[in-house]
Amino acid sequence: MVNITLVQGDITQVPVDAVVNAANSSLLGGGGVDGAIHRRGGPEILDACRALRASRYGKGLPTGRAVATTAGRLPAQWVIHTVGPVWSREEDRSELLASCYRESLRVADELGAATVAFPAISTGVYGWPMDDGARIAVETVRTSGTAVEEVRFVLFDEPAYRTFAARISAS
Ligand code: AR6
Repeated sequence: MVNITLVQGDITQVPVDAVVNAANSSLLGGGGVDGAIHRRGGPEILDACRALRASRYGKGLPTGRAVATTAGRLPAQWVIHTVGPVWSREEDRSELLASCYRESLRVADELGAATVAFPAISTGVYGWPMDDGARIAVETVRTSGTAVEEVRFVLFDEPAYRTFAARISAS
């Protein structure tokens, strides 16, 4: 069974096989985790994303899906880009958020990655409440059936870390 670990910090500094990026459909960068990954990883990642836009993902990467590129200068081998849903009060988009974790792990399995770092997808710019985002993240990873050995959630601040820790010990 997959071993789930937690760390507080910056996901661009974590030495793992694959780092998951909370991207947007354009795959061409943004703020938050996405901005940090492109900044630290260097232009190779953006080049690879542009190539994906010019080939398989002409219209962009759909919400809930995942695709891998090089990790450039990050201390990882791959970046797995996934597009979280924007949080909505009117519409339940939980299944799309779960799909981000599931699809990212499916891509990680294809790559043969043993260690994968995830941020709390959609809980920043996209406005998903942290507690619910943590619940979906932990439940989905636990039930994924992935061959990945370790999933490390990298939480940016202490409240996020505590929320994930509470979720893990509650279930
Ligand atoms: N390491 C770990 N976690 C981080 C880092 C970091 N370096 N930076 C932020 N976080 P966000 P989203 C946390 O906004 O909500 C971008 O512009 C942050 O505190 O990165 O999925 C994309 O291009 C929050 O808890 O992603 C998209 O347009 C979590 O990571 C859009 O934002 C996710 O925050 C995606 O929004």
